[in-house]
Amino acid sequence: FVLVASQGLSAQKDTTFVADGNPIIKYKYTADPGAMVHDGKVYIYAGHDECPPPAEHYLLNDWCVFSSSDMKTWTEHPVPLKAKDFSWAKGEAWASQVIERDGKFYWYVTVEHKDVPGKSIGVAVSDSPIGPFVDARGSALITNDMTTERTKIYWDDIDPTVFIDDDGQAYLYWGNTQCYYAKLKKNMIELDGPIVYVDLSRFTEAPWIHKRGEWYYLSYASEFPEKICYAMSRRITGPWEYKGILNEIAGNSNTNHQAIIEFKGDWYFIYHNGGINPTGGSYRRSVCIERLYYNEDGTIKRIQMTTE
Ligand code: FUB
Repeated sequence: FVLVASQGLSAQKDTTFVADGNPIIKYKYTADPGAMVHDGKVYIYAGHDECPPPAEHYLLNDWCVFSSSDMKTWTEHPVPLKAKDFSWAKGEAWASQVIERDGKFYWYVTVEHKDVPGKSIGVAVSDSPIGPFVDARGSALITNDMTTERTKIYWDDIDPTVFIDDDGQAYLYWGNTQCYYAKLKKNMIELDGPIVYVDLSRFTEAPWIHKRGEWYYLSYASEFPEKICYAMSRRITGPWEYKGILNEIAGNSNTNHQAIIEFKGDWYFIYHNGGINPTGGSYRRSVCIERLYYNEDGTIKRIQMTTE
C-alpha cells in the first residue's frame, strides 16, 4: 500500500472500499470522527487533514462522510459540507457531530469566524444523512462576541457534541479547557437557556455524550498529548464522576478525538491516530475503530488500540 493521496482529494463521487485494519481510511487523512447510527447504517463524519509536510499546523477546509452497513465495507460520499459554506466563517473545518431529529439531520461544527477571535460553533441542516448540508442559521450558534467573561476566552468554543435525551430535550456540550453545555430548542438551531459550566477532571477538549441503560457517559480528551478519559452520571446535566482513562495517547498524534456508538448490539470507539503518516501524526491524522466493552457495574474497559 502506498499513500498516493498524500493529503487526499475531496470526494466528488461515491467511492467504496473495504476497511483493512486500522486506520480504516488509508487513501486520505481524516480526523475528529463524529459517528451516527441511522436506519441500519453507521455514518462517520470526519474532518479532512490537508496540511502538506513539512508544515505542521491544522489545515482542514471541508468535512467527509462515510457510511457502512457492516463496519467493513465503507462508501465515501461527495463532500457534504465545507467550512466556507458558512458565509460568516473564514475556514477551518474542525471537529463536529451530526444528529437526526424529525427526519432532518443537524450538523454541529467548529469553524473560524471572520469577525471575532477564535473559533465558533455553527449548525448546518440537510434532509439526508449524506447531505448536501446548508447553514441552518446564517450566523454562529456559539461565538466569542467578547461581551462576557466566558467569551473573552478565545479557544473554548470548539468540539460540539449533541445529545437528545429520552424526554426529547436536546443538549449541546462543547469546549476546550473549560467544558460547557446548553439546552437546544426543538428546532435544534437555537439555545434554550443559559450556558452552564461543567466541572470535569483534567478536561482538554472533544466531549462526547452517550447513554447506556441508566448511565450517561461523558468521554473527553484529557491533558496533552491527549488521552481519552470519561465520567459517568445518572443525569445528563451531571454531576459527573471521573472514571479514569478510556484510551491512551494515540501513537504519534497529540490528539485522539473519539466518538462512541452502539451498532447492531455492539459498541464501538472511533478515534484518530497518526497511523499512516511517516512524518509525524498530529496534523495528518487517520480515523480508527475499536470495539468497546463494559464492566458489569457500567464502567468501561480500557480500549485496546489495534492495527487489525
Ligand atoms: O482538528 C482540530 C482539533 O484537533 C479538534 O477540534 C480537536 O478536537 C483536536 O482533535
